[in-house]
Amino acid sequence: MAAITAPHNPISATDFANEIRTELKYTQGVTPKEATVDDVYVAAATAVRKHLVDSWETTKQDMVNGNTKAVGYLSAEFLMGRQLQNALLNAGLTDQFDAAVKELGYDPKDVIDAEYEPGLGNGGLGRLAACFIDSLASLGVPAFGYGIQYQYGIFKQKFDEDGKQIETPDYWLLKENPWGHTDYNRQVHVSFGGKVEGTKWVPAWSVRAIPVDYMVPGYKSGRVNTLRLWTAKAEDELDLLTFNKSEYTKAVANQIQAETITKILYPEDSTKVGKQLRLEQQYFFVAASIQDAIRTFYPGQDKPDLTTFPQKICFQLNDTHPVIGIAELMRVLLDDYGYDWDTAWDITSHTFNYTCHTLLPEALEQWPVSLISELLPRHMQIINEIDRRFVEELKGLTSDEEKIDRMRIISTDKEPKVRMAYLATAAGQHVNGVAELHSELLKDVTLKDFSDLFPQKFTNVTNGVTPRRFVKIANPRMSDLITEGLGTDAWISDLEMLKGLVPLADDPEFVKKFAEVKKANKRDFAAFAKRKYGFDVDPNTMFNSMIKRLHEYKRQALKILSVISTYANIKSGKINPDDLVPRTVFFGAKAAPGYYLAKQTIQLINNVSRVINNDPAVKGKLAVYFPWNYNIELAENLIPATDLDEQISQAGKEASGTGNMKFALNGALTVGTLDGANVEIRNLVGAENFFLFGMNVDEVTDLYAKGYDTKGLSHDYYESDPDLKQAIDLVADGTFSDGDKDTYKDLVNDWLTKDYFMTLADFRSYMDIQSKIEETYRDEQKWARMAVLNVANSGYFSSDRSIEDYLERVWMTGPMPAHRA
Ligand code: 26Y
Repeated sequence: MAAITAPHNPISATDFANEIRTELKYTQGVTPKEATVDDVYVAAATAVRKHLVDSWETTKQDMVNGNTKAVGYLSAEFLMGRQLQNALLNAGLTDQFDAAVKELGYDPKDVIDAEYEPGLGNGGLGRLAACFIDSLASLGVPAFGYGIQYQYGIFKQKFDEDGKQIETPDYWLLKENPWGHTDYNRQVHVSFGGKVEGTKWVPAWSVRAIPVDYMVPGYKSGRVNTLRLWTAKAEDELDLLTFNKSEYTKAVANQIQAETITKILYPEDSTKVGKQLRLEQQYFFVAASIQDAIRTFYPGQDKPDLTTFPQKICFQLNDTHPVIGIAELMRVLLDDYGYDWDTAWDITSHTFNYTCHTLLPEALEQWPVSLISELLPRHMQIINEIDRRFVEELKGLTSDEEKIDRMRIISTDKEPKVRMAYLATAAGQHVNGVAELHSELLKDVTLKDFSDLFPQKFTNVTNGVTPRRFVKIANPRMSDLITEGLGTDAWISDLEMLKGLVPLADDPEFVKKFAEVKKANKRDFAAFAKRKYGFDVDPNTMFNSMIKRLHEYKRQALKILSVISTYANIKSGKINPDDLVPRTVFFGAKAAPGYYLAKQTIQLINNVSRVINNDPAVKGKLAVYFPWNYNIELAENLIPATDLDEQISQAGKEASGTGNMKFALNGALTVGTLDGANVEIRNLVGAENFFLFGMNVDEVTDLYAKGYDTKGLSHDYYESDPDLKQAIDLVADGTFSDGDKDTYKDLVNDWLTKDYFMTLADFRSYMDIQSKIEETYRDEQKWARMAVLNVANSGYFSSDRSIEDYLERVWMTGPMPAHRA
């Protein structure tokens, strides 16, 4: 066997402290005395990076010189989270860092905290990309992450005194970023606009794409992959002629236009935002990445043999956002390298695979033909030809004209559009959904016509999360206990080993220790919440969390209505507060800035929190907290402290969910519907260890067929359930808006007339499961045992397993041979 870099770095803490001192001196230019905690953070980060450089170099060389096909993960979002702890773990320097920083007179926690979290993603899809590149590196698979270095990430969220969401810009580069290396010497050019003369593209303008490279260290693999994020710069920074005429603003116009491309992340998810700039972003990063892959794998070759390209690299399309890359690779092969159509198509269609992350039809991107024609005229020509040939192919497979029409890549309506999901499905080798149920629904509903004719393309890869960040680093106490229980820490890279904890669920000693870990985590979180938000959280209550983007389909409304109902029943005397399990409910959620009902829901939650937390009648029994600006850091702190996790989306709407996996792996129990990966979690942890409620997909479908949302059937549920009626009436009558009856009127009106996601229809079932939850929670030992079984049986949800599935079902490649040290 070849050598694998040891997890523990042999360097001593004193030596590491000296390395930090060296960086303080030579990189930061400060003495240890002058240094601030920010300086120490940058110095430590720079020092760790240096420990990874050799592996980075060999990984790059082995990737180019070896014969293992690489993976290019194309994603408009990488929601990485803070880097320092992860880099330390994978460099085997965690202990040395703690000791070294103390030696320098700092608290390691403060140094970790000095890092500003980059928010280059919206939610699940972006975080999944980050987990996947971690697993790719940890498994030793040669891979690039390709994306965009946005100057502004997802907005920072605050609440005003009315409880409304306020968005402020997230200029994350305000502080020094020691992780990204801007490589001006490896820039490429990306063109836009203009016209086509015959088939020759004469673009109107172009920009420089400059790579910013991040190391992606594997855990115990000895490999360090690359995340390459592109930033846009003008070809000519300044127009001197204009500048000399004193027209300063005009002189930098080019610069502004170019830099706008990578200025900001679109803060929408799952809704249609048809913006030209977004298409520019998408084309910009895939065009740069394709050029980059060619020059990487055919270094110094003017006339490379690109028929071997699919053996060098395959591109994974993370949702429809990078799908324009299909037309771009065709263009490059046809126009830049002179291949004929069939050869170009053969190469292209063996290079791409597509992952779909949604079931909401409105979230499948469609670009107006007029827009593509203007921005990328040659690509539109190519897409037209792909569409024409695809129709010909379909004619050979079916005589159903309507079906052919439905399947066309370019829609035939008045304002024709390019359906990016169809382009990806037609051109790619494989299409996958992100959980079993989701993949089934893709085949049966969303992409049914395609799966009928091309069944071999469709597969499932259930999502996963990295156990390094979300267990080992986020939950050190539980990790130590697991290691103690299993007698090894090998589970960190082989998460199915958690199964070994199953027998320990019947060991009262172990279960007790497990419960103590949770309690300690809750105390930690209470301290964190005090420090960061000024909240007075009672760690002796049940911690009940709902953290995810704010969306109607995820149904934060259902949760808050249930809280209101409990509150109202305590106030009216229907519930004796002493019969209740004391509970603290946590929400974390950002709403897309233009998503009106989501923003109303945020305002409502904040005001319910204000009213309840200030009412002595429920003190110690019920509290609601809504820490603002939900991000990875908050997730890492709250998840290990949570007892009960909410996964209550309407069945058939959440493609997978990944928060659900993080919670189960940290010993929280789930209350949830049969949706997304909940289904698989429940199957694995056992139905008796999961709180199921609500309608399933078939029942939802039936209720739509009865006209639930079109005939106002929700009103019947409101009328027939006094608890529900009371809760909604309290929202309507101004109890949570200082008496103002207008504040939530649109929200209330939506519930009573439409309620598309069937919150009201599932309310009773949701309330009923609460009594079972409370009864279970009262038996501490029983709850803790169930929690242990959740952890023990959730090893499947490691993103290492997801990547192994992709290797086998989609990419047809594997790890590189380990390098010799
Ligand atoms: C282009 C723009 C409108 C857009 C931006 C972001 C569209 C979608 C998104 C993000 C979607 C997303 O995060 N989807 C989530 O992906 C997770 C990972 O697969 C799933 O677990 C989750 O169910 C799904 O909602």
